[in-house]
Amino acid sequence: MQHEDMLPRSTVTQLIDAHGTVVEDEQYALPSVEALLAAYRGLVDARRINDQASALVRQGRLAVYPSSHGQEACQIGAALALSPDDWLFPTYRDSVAVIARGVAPAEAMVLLQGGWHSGYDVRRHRVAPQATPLATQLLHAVGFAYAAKQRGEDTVVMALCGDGATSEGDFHEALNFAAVFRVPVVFFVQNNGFAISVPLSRQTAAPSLAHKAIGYGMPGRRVDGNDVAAVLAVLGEAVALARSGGGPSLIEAHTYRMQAHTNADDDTRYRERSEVEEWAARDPLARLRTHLTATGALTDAREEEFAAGAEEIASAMREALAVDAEVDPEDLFRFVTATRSPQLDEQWRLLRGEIDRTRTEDPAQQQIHGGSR
Ligand SMILES: Cc1ncc(C[n+]2csc(CCOP(=O)(O)OP(=O)(O)O)c2C)c(N)n1
Repeated sequence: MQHEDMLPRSTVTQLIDAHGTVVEDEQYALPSVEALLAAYRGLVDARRINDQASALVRQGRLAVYPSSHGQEACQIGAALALSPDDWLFPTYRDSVAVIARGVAPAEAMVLLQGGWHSGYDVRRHRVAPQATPLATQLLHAVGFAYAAKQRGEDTVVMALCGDGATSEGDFHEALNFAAVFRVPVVFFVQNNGFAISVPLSRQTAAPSLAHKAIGYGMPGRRVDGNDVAAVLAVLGEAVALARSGGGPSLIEAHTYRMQAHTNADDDTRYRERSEVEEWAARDPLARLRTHLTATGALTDAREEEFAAGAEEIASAMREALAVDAEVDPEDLFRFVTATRSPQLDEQWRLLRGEIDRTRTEDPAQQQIHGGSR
């Protein structure tokens, strides 16, 4: 690829605008009606999952939920752009993408419930555990994809991260290695404007995050992250490039985190409501619904069918999470190293003593501290 082709275009790629109108593009074609209907169904499920999970936090059933409300087109686009044999390396905010890859919602929520490090079978679903330490999953993704390439497999790996994560050293190392060794990875950055309270302007002085790509020697692309049609087209191109041996790409989606970072954050302290409202008018679901309704592809009957499917998912989530997670505090010390060190033994002894003391003083704590897995 010529170096000038690695640079992102001056405009952000969009195929369906905020009003649901199709935008002609010389490079990217609008996905088929079937693909758009499947994506719309995914968006409906995604919104319902986000709302249900946020409600479960308020009810004390989940410890925390980093919502992707507003980012659903990125979540569904990422999942649908991959083939079944490909791999996804997600973050804490990507539960919806994980579920869209086939993981049961209740299993995807185990981490956020505080039950276990990851509740799903990573190999069966080809989805790595959701990473909380920023950008670490990018290195894992590159190493994994490099191994697949060495074995002669045609697996593509999609590595997700946020705008804040691009300031981590791990981001640099992952992109550099991936480009040097032409590793089949698609780096998909969901630029939602904030890293908790830190705005993008304090994260980078680059013209855009996608412009960083040329510094590593890979193509950089910018896409409207609230337009699932464009996300599918741009990610589809990057996945095809990686699969054909063309190496990695860096895709930056322009989107917005509509809710607070998590339930532990108060976003009114660092952003104006008017900004949130501006982004509400660019909603990913509304524009696709308008487009598909206008073309006649989305009928009332279909809409009802999709809504009923999303309700079923939400009710399965409620049912599964109505049961307390059985936690064994000793798990904190298991699997850290193959053989437990005397220091860890000592720490466990101290914790056990603390737990026993609490249990004697407050019998209500017995249930929490007495469980075993
Ligand atoms: C290595 C590391 N440093 C700091 C944190 C604390 N932290 C958690 S989320 C977050 C903001 C990340 O923002 P961004 O990458 O834009 O993703 P978003 O949460 O917006 O999806 C920070 C600083 C962390 N998890 N890992």
